[in-house]
Amino acid sequence: MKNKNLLLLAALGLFLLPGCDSDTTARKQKAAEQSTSAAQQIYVPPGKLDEYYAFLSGGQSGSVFVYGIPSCRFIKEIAIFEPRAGLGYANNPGSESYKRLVATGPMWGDTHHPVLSQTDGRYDGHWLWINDKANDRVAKVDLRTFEVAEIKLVPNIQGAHGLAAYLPSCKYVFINGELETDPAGNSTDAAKYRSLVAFLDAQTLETKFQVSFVGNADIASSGKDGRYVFMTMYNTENATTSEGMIERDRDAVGAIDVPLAEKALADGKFTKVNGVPVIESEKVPGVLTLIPIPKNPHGCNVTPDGKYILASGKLSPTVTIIDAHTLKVIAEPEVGLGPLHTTYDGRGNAYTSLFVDSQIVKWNIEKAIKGERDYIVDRVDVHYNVGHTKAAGSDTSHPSGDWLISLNKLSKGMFLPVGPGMPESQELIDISGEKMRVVAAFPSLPEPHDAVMVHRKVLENVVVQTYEIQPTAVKLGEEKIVRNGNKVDVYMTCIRSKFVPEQFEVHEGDEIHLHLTNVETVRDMTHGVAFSRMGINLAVDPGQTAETTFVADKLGTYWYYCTWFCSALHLEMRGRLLVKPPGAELNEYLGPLAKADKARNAPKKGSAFE
Ligand code: RUQ
Ligand code: CUA
Ligand code: CA
Repeated sequence: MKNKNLLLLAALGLFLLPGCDSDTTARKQKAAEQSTSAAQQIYVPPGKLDEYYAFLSGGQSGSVFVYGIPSCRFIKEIAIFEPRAGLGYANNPGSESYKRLVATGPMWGDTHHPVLSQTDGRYDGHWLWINDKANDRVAKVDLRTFEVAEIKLVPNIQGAHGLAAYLPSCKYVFINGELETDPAGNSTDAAKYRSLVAFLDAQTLETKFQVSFVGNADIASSGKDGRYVFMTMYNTENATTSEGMIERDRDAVGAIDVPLAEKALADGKFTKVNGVPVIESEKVPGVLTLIPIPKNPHGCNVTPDGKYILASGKLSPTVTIIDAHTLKVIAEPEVGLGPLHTTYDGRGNAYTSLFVDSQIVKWNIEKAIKGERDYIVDRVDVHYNVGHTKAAGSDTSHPSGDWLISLNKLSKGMFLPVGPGMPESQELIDISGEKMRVVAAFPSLPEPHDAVMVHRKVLENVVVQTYEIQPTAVKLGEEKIVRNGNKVDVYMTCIRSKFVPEQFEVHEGDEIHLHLTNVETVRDMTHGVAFSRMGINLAVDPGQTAETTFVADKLGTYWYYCTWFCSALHLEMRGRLLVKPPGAELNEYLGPLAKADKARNAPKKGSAFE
């Protein structure tokens, strides 16, 4: 009996194995073909440009990462809340960027939500806004230079989280205070806790007014017609423990009526808290409408046509569809476990990230509203535990429906192991067809919460090639040293491959104000200047003038040298700061082509270089 069975198994095995083999071969072949075609889709040959810019929030890097799509090539880090010596940003006391940053908080940040400016429902390529959740700041980046143009602290809130532009005008950006506190700031009494949504002038980032209420405000999205802005609220319990925050089965989407808030402001129906007008929702009926939805919701996203607001259930497997005008819940389709964020292709489909299922689910909005059973169109596995997801142009009125980024919280074994801490993982998904197709995965630093993609055409005539010469620029041939007591202004230029002056002298304890202009007119000819052991490093792009202030507090010779490899004479591009004892006689700088310089540098009689 036993033997018989073994024989049978052996026979089955013999019979089955070849079948298995050819099956595996076919599958392997299909997989190989698929990777080849995916590779072709994302292959952008060296020297060719990508189609899209993707701006990923840098999370705890305090920055914004710029990638090219579809190649997934990393192009730039826009340092915002953290200094970057290599970019000459914010690490030099006395520089504008340093002053602006330290005036608003610490020199680090936690960026979450990059937002692009729009005109007529399309990205206009002017501004990118981003929040710092940890220190309650909002910054504005100028897309001509990819540099920070403004940073402001938002008063009265904690946990500056959801950020969006008020549409269609973009006259405000609004930021949600996720972490409840007493707005006046002094009380520890939880019964006084409220949350606030702050409306900031989109240009100056001054807080114009705030709306306060009991509960919290997580993710933000704007209606398209200038009436409501929306937020999800997961802590309507106003609890202070995680258990308390999940007590209710339903929390809410909040809708703020912006024109009504503006009217209340004009009518004086507010109290000033720390100089900011705060409208208490209880005192202005209609200014805040709460729409109950299940349970600890997270993302909310208005559809491109402005008809609906979709809010993700997070602890409920549903997405709630709310009419963005009547504020009525009209459907609550089930989509999968842990829905967090939804994005759109402009063809009536929603793509929802499922954190627990590690999937993106594509579903048809109208079918779900009509209760048709086949509203789920497709599901695709992502790796792993996706948070945000964003399709190109999804928050405009005209999504392009071609690419989608899945921003995954865990990368597990996706990349070479680099110790216990792993990078985050993003995946690029082709959504142009009926079925989604994951075509690439690429790592980045922790953690890109959210992303926006803009077509390169939008920025084509926006991004500048070289800086316009500023009024404060130092002109070639007009370099000079100006002493005023112990303050020394050094007006310096640099051009391949020389700093002018190449030497200057100060007394120990003098305060040096360096004004350095890169007088190159050629694009991409960046120079840098690092002062050895003085803690100074600046980068200066062509046409740019950088400034910094430092104290020469040690006697001796300190070389300053170029930090960007710029020419065959890059290493020779250096000069000396000579710090002499107080009272010592100083040689005055005699101008760029001073005879003394020439004589000193002339080869000595009999030297090997004669
Ligand atoms: S959050 S994973 Cu900061 Cu945008 Cu949703
Ligand atoms: Cu200038 Cu290297
Ligand atoms: Ca809750």
